[in-house]
Amino acid sequence: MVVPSPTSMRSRKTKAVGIPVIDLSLDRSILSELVVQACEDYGFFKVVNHGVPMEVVSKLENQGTEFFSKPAAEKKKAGPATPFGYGCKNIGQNGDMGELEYLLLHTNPLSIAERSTTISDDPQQFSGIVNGYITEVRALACEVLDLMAQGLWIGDRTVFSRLIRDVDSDSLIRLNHYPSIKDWDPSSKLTRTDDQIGFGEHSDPQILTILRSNDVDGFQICLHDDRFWVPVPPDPTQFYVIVGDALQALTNGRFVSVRHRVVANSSVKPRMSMMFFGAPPLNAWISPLPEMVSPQNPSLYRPFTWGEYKKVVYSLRLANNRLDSFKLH
Ligand code: GA4
Repeated sequence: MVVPSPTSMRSRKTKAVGIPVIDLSLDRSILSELVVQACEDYGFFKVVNHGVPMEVVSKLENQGTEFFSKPAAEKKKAGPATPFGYGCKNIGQNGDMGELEYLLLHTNPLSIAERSTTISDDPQQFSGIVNGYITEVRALACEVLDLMAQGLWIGDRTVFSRLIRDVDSDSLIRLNHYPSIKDWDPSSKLTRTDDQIGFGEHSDPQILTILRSNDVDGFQICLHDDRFWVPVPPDPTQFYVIVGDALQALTNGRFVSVRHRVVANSSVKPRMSMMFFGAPPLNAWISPLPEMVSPQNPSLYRPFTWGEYKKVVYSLRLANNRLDSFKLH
């Protein structure tokens, strides 16, 4: 793996001297500008002073640790992931693989309650902890989305957050568990290289993702204008925000969904990450907001429903650029 030195980073892209850190305790008007800047330059930033109680985070982390430490036969009872449930090595249905295992759940409380019975010996406790985490990170996602709308001078500040607050929102929660190198399966079909893939390169299809991981590294983002991978230091007490494809479309390309991946070659202990993917209801229309369109900036994408987009997402491979099929020019 080529790890860029600060000097080579600066020479390739002058702005790339560090991942933006946004302090949510700052004044809203300053914050909204910083958030917009970060979404334009990186499609990615870290939030601190986020207000999510650490107890809520560690409870979910403990549930994850407990589940992933179960014998394989036990874990399989919660799978296969089609797409929800327990998955191991297979990502999606089109042949993508990675050195990880995961739990992918819809955030609908009924769906969580049903899934919990195959995941935990105490399904009620598990559901309660997952729902508690979702409530907190969804609120964080909405706060960030409202700041984005404010920074973009959109009259209706809740134009983005409304989509993921909707009771029919298609938001998801995912726990990814990357075994440490010493625990790798020797019969694995994946070959070991310096850049071993944990989760392959992709952009997130949704509006935005709230990511939290333990203190094990491996997460990398790709800067927009070249194929340059930047390692993101893990920070268990904070969250990272990832701009998704739907937000790129809604902002008519002003915000860019950042490509990211996980390389899993540097860890001596397992990496565990938890992602909240904020998504609209399946029947919601996604199209560039009128405020983002002008004669100088004509609409880049044709309108589509989230349900239509998802069909395309699941028909393609992880690394494909899905938004391209909706481009007008
Ligand atoms: C990437 C982002 C989310 O993890 C995810 C993934 C989904 C899945 O694992 O079921 C996909 C992937 C993700 C994009 C392309 C398709 C669908 C696997 C895959 C190969 C849950 C999502 O929404 O899209």
